[in-house]
Amino acid sequence: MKFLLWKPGMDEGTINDLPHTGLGILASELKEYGEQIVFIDNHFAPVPDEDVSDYISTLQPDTICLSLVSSEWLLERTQNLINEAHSKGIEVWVGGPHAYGYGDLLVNDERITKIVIGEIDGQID
Ligand code: B12
Repeated sequence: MKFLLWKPGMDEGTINDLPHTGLGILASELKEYGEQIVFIDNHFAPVPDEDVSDYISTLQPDTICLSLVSSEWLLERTQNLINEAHSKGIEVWVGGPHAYGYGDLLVNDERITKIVIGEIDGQID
């Protein structure tokens, strides 16, 4: 299966040298199972909404994994990507702080396939 891991990023002023830690861990866990991974980390370099519009058509993922702070959930590019994935039957998994804080709301969102609350380490099975 091909997994697209995407961290949208929302604050252009945030600087760090590391990839997004949560999705980095998710990537290493999925690799253990031989899954194919594309990790687009816009955490420290958010891109305009229109740049995201070809992620699905170009990369053709089976599943999209999002790690979101709540302000990233509200971004137009995040909602557009989820809408497009849903319309094409692509699974959407959401984790990170927004899932942790607002899982009770996300559970009513038919576009979301899995809401992961807590650590993914050792939990893929
Ligand atoms: C380190 C950190 C940062 C670092 C990130 C560095 C990096 N390279 O990763 C920096 C300083 C850059 C940062 C920035 C910001 N942060 Co910050 N940050 C944290 C902090 C302290 C720890 C996060 C972390 O790395 N945890 C360790 C990793 C391994 O855990 P994790 O991310 O939760 O991921 C695990 C699971 O959640 C799960 N998982 C996560 N995502 C997914 C996705 C899927 C699909 C699956 C299956 C599983 C999964 O698996 C992972 C591995 O087990 C948290 C507070 C906290 N205690 O969590 C705040 C926190 C996440 N940050 C927060 C905020 C608001 C921000 C900023 C928006 C602040 C700002 N205005 O700049 C920015 C956003 C950055 C951006 N450019 O858009 C809030 C989010 C609140 C909310 N409701 O959304 C938090 C919760 C702090 C708080 N209490 O307010 N942050």
